[in-house]
Amino acid sequence: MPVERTFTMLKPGALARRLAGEIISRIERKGFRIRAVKMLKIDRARAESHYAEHKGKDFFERLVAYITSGPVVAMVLEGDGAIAMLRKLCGSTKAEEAVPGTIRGDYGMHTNLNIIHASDSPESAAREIALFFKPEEILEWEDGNHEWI
Ligand code: 3AN
Repeated sequence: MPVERTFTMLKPGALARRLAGEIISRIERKGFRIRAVKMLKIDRARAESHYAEHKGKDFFERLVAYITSGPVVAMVLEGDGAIAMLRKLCGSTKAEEAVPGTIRGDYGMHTNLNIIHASDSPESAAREIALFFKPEEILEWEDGNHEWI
C-alpha cells in the first residue's frame, strides 16, 4: 500500500456534541499520522468550493448551511492507503447504511447532519488539502511507530 495523504473534517455537529476529541482519538488509534490540524469557521465561498460537485442537488443548500453553521476541525492525515482506509473508518454516507463500529455508524442518525468528511479519491484529497492548508502548515515529522502500525 502506498503512503497517502487524505483530508478530513469534523463537521459542526461533532464540535456541538463535544465529540471532536473522541473522534480524533479513534483516528489516531487506527494508526493515521496527523500532519496538520486546524479549527476554523468555513465561509460560504469555501463551502461551495469544497462541495462544488453537489451544486444544484436538492440537499446542497442545507449542506452549505450546516457546514457554515459553526466551527469545524480540518486535518491532513497520512498512512498506508490512507484515503480508502479513512473512508472505511468513517462508514457509509447514508446514516441508515452506516454500520455500527464506524464513526458515522456510531455517532449519527441523519445523513444531513453527517459529522465527518473524508476525501474520496487522490484527486479530491489533493484539492481539499490545498483548499484548507498552506504547504508550510503540513508538518513533516516521524514518531518511529511505522513498523508497529
Ligand atoms: P461523502 O461525504 O461520504 O463523500 P458525498 O460527497 O456524496 O458523501 O456527500 C457530501 C455530504 O453531503 C455528505 N457527507 C452529507 O453530509 C451530505 N449528503 C449527501 N447525500 C445527502 C442526502 N441524500 N441528503 C442529505 N445530505 C446528503
